[in-house]
Amino acid sequence: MTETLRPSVGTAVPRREDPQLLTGKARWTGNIAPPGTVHVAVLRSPFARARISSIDVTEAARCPGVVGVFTGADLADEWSGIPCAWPVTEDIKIPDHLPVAVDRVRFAGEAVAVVAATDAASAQDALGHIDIDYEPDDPVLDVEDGLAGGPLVHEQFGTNASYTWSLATGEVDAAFAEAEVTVSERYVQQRLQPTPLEQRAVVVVPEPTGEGYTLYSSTQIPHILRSVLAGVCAVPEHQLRVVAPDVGGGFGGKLNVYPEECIGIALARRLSVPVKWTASRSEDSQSMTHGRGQVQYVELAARKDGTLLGMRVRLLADMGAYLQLLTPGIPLLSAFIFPGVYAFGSFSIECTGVFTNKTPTDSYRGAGRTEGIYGVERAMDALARRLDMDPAEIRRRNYHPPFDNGAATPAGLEMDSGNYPLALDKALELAGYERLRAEQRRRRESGDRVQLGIGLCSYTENGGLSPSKMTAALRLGAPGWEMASVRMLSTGAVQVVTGTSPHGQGHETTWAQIVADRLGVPMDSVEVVHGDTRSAPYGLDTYGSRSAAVGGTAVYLACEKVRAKARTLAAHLLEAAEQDLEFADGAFSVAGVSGNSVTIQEVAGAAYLAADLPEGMEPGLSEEQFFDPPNFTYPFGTHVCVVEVDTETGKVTIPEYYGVDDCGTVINPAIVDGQMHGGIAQGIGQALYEAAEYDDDGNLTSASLADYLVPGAAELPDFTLDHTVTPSPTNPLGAKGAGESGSIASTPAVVNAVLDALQPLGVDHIDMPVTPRRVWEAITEAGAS
Ligand code: MCN
Repeated sequence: MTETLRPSVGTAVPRREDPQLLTGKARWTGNIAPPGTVHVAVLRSPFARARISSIDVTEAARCPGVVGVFTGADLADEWSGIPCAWPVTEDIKIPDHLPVAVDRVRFAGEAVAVVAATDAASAQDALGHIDIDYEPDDPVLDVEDGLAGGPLVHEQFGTNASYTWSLATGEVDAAFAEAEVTVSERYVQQRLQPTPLEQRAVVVVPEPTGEGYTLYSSTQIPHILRSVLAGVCAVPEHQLRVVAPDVGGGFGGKLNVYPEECIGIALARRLSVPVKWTASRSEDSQSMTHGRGQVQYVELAARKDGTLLGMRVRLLADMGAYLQLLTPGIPLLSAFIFPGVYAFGSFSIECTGVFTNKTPTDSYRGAGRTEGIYGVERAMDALARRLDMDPAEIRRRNYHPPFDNGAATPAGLEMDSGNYPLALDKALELAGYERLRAEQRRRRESGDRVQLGIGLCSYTENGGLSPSKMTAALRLGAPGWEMASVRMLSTGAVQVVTGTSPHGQGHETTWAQIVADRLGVPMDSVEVVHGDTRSAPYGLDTYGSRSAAVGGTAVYLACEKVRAKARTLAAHLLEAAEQDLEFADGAFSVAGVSGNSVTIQEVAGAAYLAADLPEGMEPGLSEEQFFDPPNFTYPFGTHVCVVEVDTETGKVTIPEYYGVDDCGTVINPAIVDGQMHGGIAQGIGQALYEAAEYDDDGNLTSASLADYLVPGAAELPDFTLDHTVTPSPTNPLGAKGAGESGSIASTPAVVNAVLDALQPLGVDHIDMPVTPRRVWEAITEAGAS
């Protein structure tokens, strides 16, 4: 029995999603407005920490077009609190988190009242007529101050620490005692605001029967949302249909359950009409979870030859005012990846989650892993500087040797496969490392005003979130499987129902490629259905670069079941023994017998229409598959960033950027390159431009795109990318994640490059974002000392 499957996987098929997106035919939540829709506006606290002493809505209720005005107290019986799904320790402190505050506000932007009106402008206008008396208090804005005493975000806990979680392997104190050289660094991961092109929006439509609701949301997680909202708002799960129509990006910010989704259900229930809310950009900046927000103390112990002996980390993580779905778990993702791509004997980390009077933090592309890799890769450069070693050399000396089926990390995880020296060699060659160092020397020697810096980052990440046995061990209250069903219709067309929920990643294309390969059908006969809990009832959605490795594998395995059943039926139709059949180009034929064949489409027709199926065979050709992987996948690579730093103005530009990434088997090289481009751009944004900034009163001063600088094409170089291919043994596709690698690799590569350029000037550290002003100040301070 031989099988020749069509090679569609591995080819750069154009994204089939794009024509619709580029020609204005996408279906955005913000464009959904059934007749009779009532529009909701949310009044948000102007104070970061205050008691609400009174709310008077009388005037607002009289405003033109207003249908209803509701305070937190009015709605209190509509819901329970928004849950945190990742209680990382037994004794973690989890505050109540009502969708609309009742008597206290804990961050500027927290919902305090809602208006429903016949149109959005009237709802917005009426907000100004709600009269609230606040008694403001000093806010907690800094994690270190927050732990040092003073005001409390949640008085009842008596502390601002939500939890402390630690991990230790080997004898780390002995490693530091034995070390010939140590480095001790403090890094700040500034908060970032996710900035998808499409702002958040929610529409809730009551069923005409009066039983249940359809909730449209610009979300990454329709399935998780359905389960959580059913609990929070006490709607039977089968009466809640959640639809994620086209979603214009999420970057982790739409991986959550938000007050506005609860408000939508509550008001649709109260008013029995469709209810709609759309965020303004500044509302999104204040109310969508922020990313990053860590202070890291990183120490390395090493020998004089650069061999690492141990690593010690203390991490303070800014949780913001409440724990959202995954908030406390993000630092754990940092903890496990902190040792990076290096093999050494001992490691310890202590993570403390700290409440502040700011927007809650949660996932943001690269969640936790960008922060961890940033810590280790900055520290590796600091060690190289101390030892006067080339940054490429110190990395090479400490890499795990190549492995194709398991290597234990200093943090106690088992990685799947990796070949770090190969990625480094290829990246250095691609970049022309010797050429770059020669040009750097030339500029240093001639005292050029514009200095050249070369920054490296070697990374890995635990993507492919995640095997259920791991999520359970880490106390994450969700499993890690994914599901797919693959149905061949009687005409031979194929419908794939996937539990993943793409919002820019291109699953409609890549899943169709997998099906075209496995079933030998044309790609355009494959429809991919997603993002609607009625037509795709099971799923765990899209985040953590899990979709290809977990969801793609579920599609692959469902196809294998379909082909196996089709083979049995084909043998019956051809009156041949199954083992004598060959499968090539989408047709079964009897080995050695010409002219005796049947296409898989004909087999599908027979599966539905033939009266004489083999004994015991059910009609139809439709199979379902759940896949729970045995491990994470560990994509890896090395990036080389080249910067020019104007030593008089502090301006940083990136003339060249190189990356060699390994995401195992590449399903679609064009999509993977696109994911890398987006991720690298995002990482450069963190390194050089973006920061969620608060004033001393706790107001977010970066709540508009005039103040929050997302880089555009003009700020970015051409990226020169290449790949190595080290298949993952964890799934039959051999695929690892690709969605976050760019944002993990680029941030440290850029900052390392800037510090490399400034090494002759004695600058060892600059906090992110590395703005011209900060560069100029660092140069000035180093010159004065
Ligand atoms: N792929 C592939 N070959 C591989 C791995 C992936 O061809 N070996 C393809 C996949 O089939 C998929 C895409 O690359 O089409 C990304 O796959 P994967 O790495 O599995 O990541 P996910 O689909 O799970 O996407 C999540 C990831 C995350 S966590 C964030 S955040 C993110 C990202 O993807 N947010 C994005 N990419 C984004 N892209 C866009 N446009 N918008 C976002 O909000």
